[in-house]
Amino acid sequence: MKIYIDGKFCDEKNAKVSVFDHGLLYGDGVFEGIRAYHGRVFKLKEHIDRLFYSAKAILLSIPMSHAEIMKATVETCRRNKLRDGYIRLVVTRGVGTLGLNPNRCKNPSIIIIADKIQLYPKEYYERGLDIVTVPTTRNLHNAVNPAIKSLNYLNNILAKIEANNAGVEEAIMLNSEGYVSECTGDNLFIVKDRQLLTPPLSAGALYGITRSVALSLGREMGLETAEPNLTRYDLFNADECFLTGTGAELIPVVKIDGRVIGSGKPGAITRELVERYHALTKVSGELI
Ligand code: PXG
Repeated sequence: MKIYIDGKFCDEKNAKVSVFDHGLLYGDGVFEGIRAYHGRVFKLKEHIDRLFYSAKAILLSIPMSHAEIMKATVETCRRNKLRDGYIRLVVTRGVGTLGLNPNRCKNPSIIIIADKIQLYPKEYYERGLDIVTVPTTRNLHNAVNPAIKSLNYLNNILAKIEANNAGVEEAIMLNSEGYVSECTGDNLFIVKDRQLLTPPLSAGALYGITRSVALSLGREMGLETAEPNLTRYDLFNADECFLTGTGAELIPVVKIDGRVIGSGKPGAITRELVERYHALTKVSGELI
């Protein structure tokens, strides 16, 4: 595999960063997770937009333009003959000194990895997930804003461990007010009386790209869509529930905190959204 690091392609075994990189020392940096389908990079522009927004929020100036990063991403896929897979784009604050002041980091590093994707096992897509809410709450807006896709994902990792300890694959995180925010690497949706509902971004959800696609597909299907604050009660009494994310795509949820959701099987609207999502990935995206 060829990895892109700061303008050069290097072999996997030589793809290394310094132990003084503040991305490693402090989680000081931002990232994106992108998918390629059928020789096309899905929603590439939207991912690069979000990368720049995350970088702006942490005052990290990316030493490449939007267009250059798009080109480098497509080129990394080409060099690796990747037609279907996962692209990890990472921008770190760069090499500095011990001490957290980023003013010693002169050159941010840009890393692009194009690899195969590890999906949830197929049976989860067919049967649906059983998930739980966990004690670790979503980050506060006035701390590290949860809209930033930063290299510091410890909060989400803690929530994921709590889910694993409960014997399930994913965790629902609430915000500090007790409203549903999202999962550790996915946004959450419910269907209630043909309305497609997802928590507002102000509840601490990531500005998910798959979330936006699901909302627009829902509108195409004639569903009403809204982004109200949701509580666990709303989830328990939903007709259907599913998660969205670049990695997971759209995955049904059939049980939450021991409560069966709807019929206990992936719902009809969820299944139609999944089909429409797959159809879209076939025909749209930046050609590799
Ligand atoms: N919430 C969080 C906290 C995320 O990190 C999403 C929602 C879904 O957003 P998108 O834009 O992908 O629809 C994410 C995205 C991984 C991985 O390696 C994580 C994500 C995406 C791809 C891979 O676990 N998170």
